[in-house]
Amino acid sequence: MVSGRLFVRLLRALCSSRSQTSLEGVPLSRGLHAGREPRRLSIEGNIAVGKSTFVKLLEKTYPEWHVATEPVATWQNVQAAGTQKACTTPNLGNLLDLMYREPARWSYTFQTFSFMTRLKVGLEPFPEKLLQAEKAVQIFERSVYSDRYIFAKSLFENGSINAMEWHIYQEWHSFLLQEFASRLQLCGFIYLQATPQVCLKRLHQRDRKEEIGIELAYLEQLHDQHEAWLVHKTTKLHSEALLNIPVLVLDVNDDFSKEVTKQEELMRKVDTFVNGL
Ligand code: UDP
Ligand code: D5M
Ligand code: MG
Repeated sequence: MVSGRLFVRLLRALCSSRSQTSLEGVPLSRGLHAGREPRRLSIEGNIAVGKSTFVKLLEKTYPEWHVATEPVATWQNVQAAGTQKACTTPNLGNLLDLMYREPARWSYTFQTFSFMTRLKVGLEPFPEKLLQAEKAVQIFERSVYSDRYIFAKSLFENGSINAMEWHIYQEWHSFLLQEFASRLQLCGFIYLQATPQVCLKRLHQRDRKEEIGIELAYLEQLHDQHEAWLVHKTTKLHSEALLNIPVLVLDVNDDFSKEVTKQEELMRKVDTFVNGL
């Protein structure tokens, strides 16, 4: 028999362990003290808005933070694994290029691979410097959430992903997010906001060959998805809790790539945001 006092203590312990559960109700655990879990944030924003540039600025300002860049190079050069002959890893091609050339054929395939590569990045063990840090912060360039609520949703709405693919995508996406919830948990989004026109100008300036055919209309569509998800909060999400993750919106219409004053202003805002999480 459990005594009354012991029962109350057990209940208290259960409640406090629940308060450390993840978004989808799965307990947090990576062998770390909960208070020392790194704060994980994702940098979101339209194509070519300046995420990679911003992430480099974060790395320079906060060398103790850990930054995970978007695995674009992996998408541009897909390698076959598990082939019969040892030492041969045939190059299967450039999936990013295939998607832009033939969206109806490759957009769903792209989602399976972008999700998988982002998942792998998100599940990697915390680097040593984060485990040692007093206030550890991990930064991701985009997330499995932008995959779905920005790209897959847009590609479905513009007909590049059909109704069957969209249904199947949402099924496995929701299921896997639930399964891995505790290890993928984010505590903030930083949304880099600029007009689609500014993004198009930067896209042309960067001159990534796969993106040459991207038109303003696509950037406008992606812009509207970002605004609906992160600003107006009107996007229907798979999980209520995702809605409650704090969002810092940074206006990056003015060039920040070389402007020190602008960079300092942005870093001050990041500092206040992250310290408040
Ligand atoms: N860029 C710029 N001014 C800015 C931010 C970025 O001119 O304030 C340029 C950057 O040098 C690059 C292009 O815009 O040539 C796209 O930037 P980035 O690759 O960082 O964008 P992302 O696609 O990662 O958001
Ligand atoms: O994004 C890198 C490039 O990859 C850009 O052309 C958008 C594309 N991208 C990224 N994720 C997705 C998904 N999930 N679907 C389709 N296209 C995607 P950049 O903004 O340049 O860093
Ligand atoms: Mg980038």
